[in-house]
Amino acid sequence: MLIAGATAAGCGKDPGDPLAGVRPPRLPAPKGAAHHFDLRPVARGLVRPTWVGTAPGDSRSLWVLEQPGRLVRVQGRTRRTVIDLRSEVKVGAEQGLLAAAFHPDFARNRRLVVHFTNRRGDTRVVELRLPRRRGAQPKRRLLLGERHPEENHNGGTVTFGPDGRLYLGLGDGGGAFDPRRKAQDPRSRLGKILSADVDAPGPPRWRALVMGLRNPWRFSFDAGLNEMWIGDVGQDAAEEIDRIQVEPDERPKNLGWGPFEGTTRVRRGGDRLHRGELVWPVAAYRHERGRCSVTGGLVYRGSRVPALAGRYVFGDFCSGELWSLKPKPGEGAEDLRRERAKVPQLTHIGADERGELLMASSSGTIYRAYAARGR
Ligand SMILES: [Ca+2]
Repeated sequence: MLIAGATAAGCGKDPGDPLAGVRPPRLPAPKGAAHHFDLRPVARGLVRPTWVGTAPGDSRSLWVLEQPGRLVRVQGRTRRTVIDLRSEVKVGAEQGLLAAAFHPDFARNRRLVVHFTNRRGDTRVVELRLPRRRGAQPKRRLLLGERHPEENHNGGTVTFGPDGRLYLGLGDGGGAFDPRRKAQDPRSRLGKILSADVDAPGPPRWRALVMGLRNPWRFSFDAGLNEMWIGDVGQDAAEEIDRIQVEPDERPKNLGWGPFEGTTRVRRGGDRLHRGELVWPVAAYRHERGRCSVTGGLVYRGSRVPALAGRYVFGDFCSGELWSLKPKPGEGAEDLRRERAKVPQLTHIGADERGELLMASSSGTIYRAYAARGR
């Protein structure tokens, strides 16, 4: 559900609030639980994994990020540390080595990008070119360095889009209720999803695709529809899922934080929405039954779990619950269902080279999804 013209005045309860008349849509309520898939552990004993994926040209391995700073290649029972950044990474609840992205041409150029918190607590996005010779150091290039005021809301995902650009999610800088008002500040990189062409010569030129974010820990592309799905972690009221058309040449779309958390108006003095199409979440849930922090997932385009075809899968870090929903044609979502499977301390939902689901738990385990038995 999209609302153009974010500053529409109206007849809300507070006549002094210019956003009082902005009417959010009704979001889908969860239907009965579903049993679309089961999970099986495929690797255990990793150190606080934050991310799992497969590298182009390497279908035999899983590549796992450990929050303290290592990239580990897992092949059966064999583990190999490919990159060790532990001496320069600061680890905290939300700090550490947070996400990685393989260059689409990784099989030839050996380039990948990592996003981490450095020892000063600031954001670093670095490109590494893996050496052919074992033991040699990777070549590195700084793609983005951003001062980060607090320990929380560092964002996370870094990934290449279907257009070959690199995309990065940054949180609002931390603290409660975006005290520095960064998410609505177009001059700040905080509270944004940014993109840059990292194949162009010279330093990357970052620009915002989305603004008004609190902490986009995970987002992903549904490449065929040129859409992005975002899990924006909430404050007290709502964990939300957002769905946007990727239109990098348009003005950044505005997801509403801090004036809105989910569809709830957050009352603060003097805040306003910057211009840009206001996009409401397509789904949201509250902090009840141990739920605390959304882990955005992806639209399933694999084949192993036919019942999930075309559904968006996401979960909650604290409760470990997983949900799936069906994108409505064009915009919005329906058929929101809690899944039977759970992943405690869910940090990441990714896919292998065939689009099959991989999930990471900070407890140390990596899972794969399989079609539910008995269906
Ligand atoms: Ca929002």
